Amino acid sequence: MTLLDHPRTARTTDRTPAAAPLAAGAPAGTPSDVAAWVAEVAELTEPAAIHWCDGSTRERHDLLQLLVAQGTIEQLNPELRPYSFIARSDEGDVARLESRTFICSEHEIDAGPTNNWREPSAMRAELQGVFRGSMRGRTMYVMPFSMGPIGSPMAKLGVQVTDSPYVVVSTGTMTRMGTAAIEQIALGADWVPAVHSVGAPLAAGQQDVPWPCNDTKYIVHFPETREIFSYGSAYGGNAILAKKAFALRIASVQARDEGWLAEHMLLIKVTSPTGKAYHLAAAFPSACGKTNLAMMAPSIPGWTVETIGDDIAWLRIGADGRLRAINPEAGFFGVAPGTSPKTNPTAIDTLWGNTVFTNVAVTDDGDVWWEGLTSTPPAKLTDWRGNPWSPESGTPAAHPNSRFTVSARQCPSIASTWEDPEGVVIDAIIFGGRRATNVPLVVEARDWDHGVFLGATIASEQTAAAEGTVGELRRDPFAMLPFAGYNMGDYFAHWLEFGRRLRRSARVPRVFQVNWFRKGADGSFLWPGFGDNARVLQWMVERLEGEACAQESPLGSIPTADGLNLEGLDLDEARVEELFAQDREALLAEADDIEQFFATFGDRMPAELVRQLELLRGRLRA
Ligand code: GTP
Ligand code: SPV
Ligand code: MN
Repeated sequence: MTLLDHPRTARTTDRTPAAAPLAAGAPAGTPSDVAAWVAEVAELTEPAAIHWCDGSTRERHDLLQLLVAQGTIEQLNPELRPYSFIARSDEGDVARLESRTFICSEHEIDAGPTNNWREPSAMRAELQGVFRGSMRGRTMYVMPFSMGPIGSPMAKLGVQVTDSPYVVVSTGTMTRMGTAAIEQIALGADWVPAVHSVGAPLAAGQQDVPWPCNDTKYIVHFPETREIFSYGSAYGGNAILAKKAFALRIASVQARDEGWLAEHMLLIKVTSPTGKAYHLAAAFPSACGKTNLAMMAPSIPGWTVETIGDDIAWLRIGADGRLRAINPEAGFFGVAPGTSPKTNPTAIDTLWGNTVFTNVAVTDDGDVWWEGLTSTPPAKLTDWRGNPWSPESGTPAAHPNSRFTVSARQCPSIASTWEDPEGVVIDAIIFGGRRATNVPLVVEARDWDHGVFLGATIASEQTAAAEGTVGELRRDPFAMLPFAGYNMGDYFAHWLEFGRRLRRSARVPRVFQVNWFRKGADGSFLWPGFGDNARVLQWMVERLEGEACAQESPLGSIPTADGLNLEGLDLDEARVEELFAQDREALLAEADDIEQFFATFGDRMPAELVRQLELLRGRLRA
């Protein structure tokens, strides 16, 4: 049995406007393949009504009012937080669910050892049962969206249907959603279909709950046919399918096939005191500092950092042979805890209003609060579950994965070029993770292939962004462990091949590895982080400008004794030494761990990276 029995070709060839009768209320000009697909989904899921989203302010306003009426969101005090809302999710629907995320490629080997694979026809049959009647009693919203600026040669189109108005509001912020996107599809753009249901059909007269969802959850991808199905969750990456499911998992497969890169990366423009500007792309695992680096307020005079993106980057070699990147998103779905006027003043300014917060705490006067926002919590709060909270409660007031959803346009540090359809030219790539030990503050790769090795061996202590034990160290290559839509070994090979193509073009970007999270013997962070990370960016820029501020080390080039600008920082020499310490024994033990990790990819593991591991061992033993 097949789920939504429509050949993919129907979506790619037939772009005539649908003849009447259109699927319930499709606007004039809707391409017939979109209309036919929507009709098919409706027949399976049996919604009570269909709403075609135009992406207008009016529509957003009406949906927010509906969500308030349904009790999904509450309006915050408009005097403190204009036109902003708090959503409290179901307690079992608070983060991405990696264990319920599936890659259904024809062959298991093409999903690879890091993904949950299911045989596609068996999964289709299973989903057929799951989605049957799943939208009963609810409205199905149809959301055409563009990832990337409308009309950009690097943009891609999709259409998501959902029975969650909360997901519509979120998608409206995170993507270019509505009429402009469907017009692009009508012009002939290929599009990715995504079906989302919270899995909570309503019987006639049945009272709804504030956050409908289902204990059984699925986030399913068919990479070969570029299809997405998600069921049972309304939270973040599980439900805003344009984001992780499309812009990373499906897009990574498209990127492999078409010769580009879809990455879990922030994008920034860094300007030095001389006025010279550079663009950097940086991959850190979930909740490891992308949003913070993307919006950084440098602590060193004369330097500026402007934001282009905070979570996803699409990179390709432009017509001029340069590596170019766009941010396919239009908003930020950022981690709230830890965000403060000290750590991320730009985010605080961005969140002044027009923001939907999810699972944060609420103050007595109707504003938001989360751990880290102020050094002492208010005496009284309503916690993320909606219960009274005080500092004695002993539980976090905001969920550790509580988030804000806000338009990128509202960010005061947004670069004027952030919507450049051609993308910005990338000068350097950064890999990072959350490592208490072993990984120095900053290291420069010897060359592209060594840089790919650094990306492939990222490990990080797990955060609250997905289910699992927080703090447990795991390999998260390229910060893409949960997001690569195909075999990670092939993905490594794609990165190596991409470098070979870059070498033939104008310039190969430099590659760096950073770690803001190294800890001292007392368990506290050795590095102040946040705005002081600009000191590391300064070193990178100086490297790009060919300055001799680096020395060789087994892991790569590190700053010379006076190579890193530490002016005005109260860091003693011993601490700086600890930040760059390379304990050979511990690093050789880690090399053994990397060898085991690489071995899981069998013959899909590129020989070049195995060679890089041997080179590292050689340098460590020298
Ligand atoms: P996703 O949205 O999940 O992909 O996360 P992200 O990589 O954008 O992470 P984000 O920037 O939101 O940071 C997550 C957490 O790390 C927050 O609690 C931050 O306060 C904290 N953090 C970010 N940068 C630093 C840093 O330089 N030092 C320290 N100590 N913590 C940091
Ligand atoms: C992440 O987990 O990396 C996120 C949040 O950016 S979510 O959109 O939920 O995946
Ligand atoms: Mn992310």
